[in-house]
Amino acid sequence: MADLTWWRESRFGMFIHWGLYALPAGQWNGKPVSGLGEWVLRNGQIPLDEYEALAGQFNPARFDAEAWVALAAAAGMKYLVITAKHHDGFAMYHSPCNPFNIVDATPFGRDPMAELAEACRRHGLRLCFYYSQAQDWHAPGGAGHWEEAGGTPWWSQTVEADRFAQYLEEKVKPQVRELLTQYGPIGLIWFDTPVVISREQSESLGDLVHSLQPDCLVSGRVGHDVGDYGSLGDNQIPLGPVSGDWETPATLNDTWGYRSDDHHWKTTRELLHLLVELASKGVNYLLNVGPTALGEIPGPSTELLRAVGRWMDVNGDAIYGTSASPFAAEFEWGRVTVRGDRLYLLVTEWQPEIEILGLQTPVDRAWLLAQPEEDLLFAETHDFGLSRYALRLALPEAAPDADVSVIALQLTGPPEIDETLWQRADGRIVLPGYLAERHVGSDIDGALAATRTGSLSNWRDTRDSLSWRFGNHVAGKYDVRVVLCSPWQEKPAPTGQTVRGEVAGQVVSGTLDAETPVTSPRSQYFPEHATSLGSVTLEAGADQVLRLAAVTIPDGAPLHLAAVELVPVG
Ligand code: FHN
Repeated sequence: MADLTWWRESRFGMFIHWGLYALPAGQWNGKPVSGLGEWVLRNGQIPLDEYEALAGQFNPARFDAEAWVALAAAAGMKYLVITAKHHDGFAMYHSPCNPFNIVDATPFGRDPMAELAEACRRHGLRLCFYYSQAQDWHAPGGAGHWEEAGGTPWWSQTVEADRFAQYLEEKVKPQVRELLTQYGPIGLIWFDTPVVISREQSESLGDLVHSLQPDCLVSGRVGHDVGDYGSLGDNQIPLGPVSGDWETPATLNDTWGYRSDDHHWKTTRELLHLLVELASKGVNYLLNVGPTALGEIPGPSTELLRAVGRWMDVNGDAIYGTSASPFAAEFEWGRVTVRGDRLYLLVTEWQPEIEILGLQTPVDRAWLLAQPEEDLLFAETHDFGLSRYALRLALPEAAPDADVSVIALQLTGPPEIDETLWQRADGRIVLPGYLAERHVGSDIDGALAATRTGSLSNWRDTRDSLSWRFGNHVAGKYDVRVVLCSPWQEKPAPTGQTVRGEVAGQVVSGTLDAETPVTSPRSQYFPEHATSLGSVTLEAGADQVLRLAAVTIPDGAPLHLAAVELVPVG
């Protein structure tokens, strides 16, 4: 078993999508090609010989390995994953086994990976390679080979098994061997889009990597879950803490490879919120840059990464080597990470006082990472009637950081948490799908199992139902809302199901729709929508129960549930 210690401690890495596709930069024949920059060959239906001819023009004279690695280091990133070969089949390193590579086919003639390996050594970053093992639109036998596939979309296309096996033996394995023997120690190989690969083939690639460099990790996208760690969807944020080792690859704008017309840059604030959101779920953040054909990382990417780095210089302790929040639920003021006896409160919504419910371990000391000399005042209370532990922290008027300020809490021991789902200080009661008790009446295998990202997906049988226990300290009227989350990028979850909620002897019901979007860092790429079922009136209590049943589930429209929320009315 490969040792994941460095990877777990790193938490933050740089992804680099760089290849011939940086030349057309999302255009062909003067017209924008829809989709991702690195997909221009397929999406633009470019004849292979015309795409190959791009190599003759590729001369990234401004490429400076030192500048790229110094930027990653300044951003606080600890590893760097660069496309050694993407789906277009072009090797961005010197590949003696295949002439379609940057040294043999371009006027540039240098090997950027050799230069990056040197620079990574100087800066103490781990160099890692992205390698598209199954899709290769250029090599015969590769999945999606442009001419063989005849323009069919990649997901529907098949490759003859023996042609694919031959491609694996003749191109993939020799190239993986080159990558692991030409550049010194490599942190990991980031395989991607396994599509047609068999389990045996995925395993044999993993074995090859480990036989050449036993400490080199293999990404989950090698296929069939045989990697050393898991990869979530592109830009995907789980709803709750994930168990095991996971990473989310993510974009700074909306594309990976350089696209001259993609100016949809996230803000520093959004990036920091994504970083803390992922760290609080126990997920590594692999953040992408797409350098130009001249070899430069675009200016907006550089500025954003430098800003993230300034934050990391002060607050990195709350990210590196930490684990997911030990609390069952999320707090309205921000997110939590933990390392040993120390909790980090990453405050995104600054306020005069914040409340942490459920922490049973006493606090020794509290301070802001930005002002380590000064102690923060706090009070710990335990309401025996409601059995509710509350820690209140008084905060200075001004936030030390406009985006995310970090409070460290030194505890007297490892955090012990009461897992009751308590009403939050903002009054909302959030009942996440992954914390529901499941009542399975159907005979569907794995019915209502929480997905790795925390949603309760594919609820398709009305014999199944859910319930949650929760506590509320404020009596009053609450709107009951069901939040659906989409398992797909940029497409809402199916709607039209009728559900029935029951709490404190009151029943609410309604048909779910996609009319009210929920906006959060999480829902930018995987949309979420809330539907109100009506309101209920609750007394205060520590042992409330909400039950959720599905009355009708139309064919083809299973429920993908994020949470049920009770929101104070008035
Ligand atoms: O198809 C690729 C895409 O071009 C890009 O490399 C991303 C990065 O995670 N991976 C695939 C899609 O998931």
